[in-house]
Amino acid sequence: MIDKFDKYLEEEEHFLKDSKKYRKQRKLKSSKDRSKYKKTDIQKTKILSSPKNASKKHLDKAVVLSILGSEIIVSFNKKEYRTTLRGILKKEKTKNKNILAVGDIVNISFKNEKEASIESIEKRYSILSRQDERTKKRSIIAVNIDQVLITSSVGKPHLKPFLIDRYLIACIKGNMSPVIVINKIDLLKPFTEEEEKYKKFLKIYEELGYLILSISCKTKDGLDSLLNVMKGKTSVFSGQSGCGKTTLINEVLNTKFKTGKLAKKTYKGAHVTTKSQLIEIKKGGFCVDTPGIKGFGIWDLEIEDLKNHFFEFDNFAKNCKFEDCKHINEPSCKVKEAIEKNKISFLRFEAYRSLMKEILEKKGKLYE
Ligand SMILES: Nc1nc2c(ncn2[C@@H]2O[C@H](COP(=O)(O)OP(=O)(O)O)[C@@H](O)[C@H]2O)c(=O)[nH]1
Ligand SMILES: [Mg+2]
Ligand SMILES: [Zn+2]
Repeated sequence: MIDKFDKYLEEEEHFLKDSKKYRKQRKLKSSKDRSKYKKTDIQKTKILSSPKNASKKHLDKAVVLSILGSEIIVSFNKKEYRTTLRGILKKEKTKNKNILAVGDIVNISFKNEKEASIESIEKRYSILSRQDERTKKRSIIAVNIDQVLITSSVGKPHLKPFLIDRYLIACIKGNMSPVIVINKIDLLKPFTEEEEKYKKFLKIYEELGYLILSISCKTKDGLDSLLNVMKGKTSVFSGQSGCGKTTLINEVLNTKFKTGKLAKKTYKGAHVTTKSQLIEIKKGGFCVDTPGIKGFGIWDLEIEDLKNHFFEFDNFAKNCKFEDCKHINEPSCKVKEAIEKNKISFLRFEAYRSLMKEILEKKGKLYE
């Protein structure tokens, strides 16, 4: 699994503009050892991009709790402070839309008792990102996260397996474990099409080895298992607007964050959660609530990412006539044969095909 992260780590190294090759390799090796990056060890992480004159100032390590426009709230010594980003950091040109994200460990210098300035940002051990639709840049949702609670619902809004696939790919790329959370199972009526779809989804994805939690905030079903999964870890709730992310957090952590009403016809959420924020779990760990999204564009999606994600194709793909078979319309394609014989799920293949189409179209290559 770790090899899959190599490309990602290289990109990160590039982002951090580490020019010396031997240092790069050494760091690459040590980055693979995730055990030393446990949240509790966060104070021990090294400063990677400290500004030249920063050494003269006294710096304290803080964690970014929330960002709304230019207002950045950090936590230091269990207290919250309003901070601003040092000018030089704002000017840094990267492929990223945002310089800072919730979960970032930052080095701050205090201006007075209430205000501080962010001088530098620590290296991140994981990044959840997506592609910003308008700018095509990488939008960083949250960092230093252990697991993504990919949240979806049944009924209102309907289950969207393709969206879940997109998140699963973002998890591999960003070095986080996925947990699939399906909320609102109280809305599942027996013998309906929706129930069929849900059962089919469970079967396919559980067989592939994913952890899936079926939950209802209404009947409280499955909330205990969710808390167990979250304890001692840093998790981010991410998924469609209106599927109940904030309600889940309120139920599990006994908090009172604002939740939304669904639009009557479309069942779409009202985007009540306007900013991402890091919340401390009393029993240990942290979680991040995020604003809802409509779609999820995977940042820097490559064919290699599809190979990693649709790993159950491998056994068949190795016998395809062409080594670089994309399993779309090539002759003697063993993957397509496997689908016809029901050895690969059609749902997974459809998800694969739509993502492959996206990649090829982006590269300006014709599809089919
Ligand atoms: N029936 C049902 N409704 C739920 C459940 N969980 C949340 N909701 C409702 O779904 C709506 C959207 O919830 P919210 O937490 O704001 O969704 P978010 O946008 O993902 O944060 C609210 O009206 C909630 O009351 C559930 O388990 N069952
Ligand atoms: Mg919300
Ligand atoms: Zn093939």
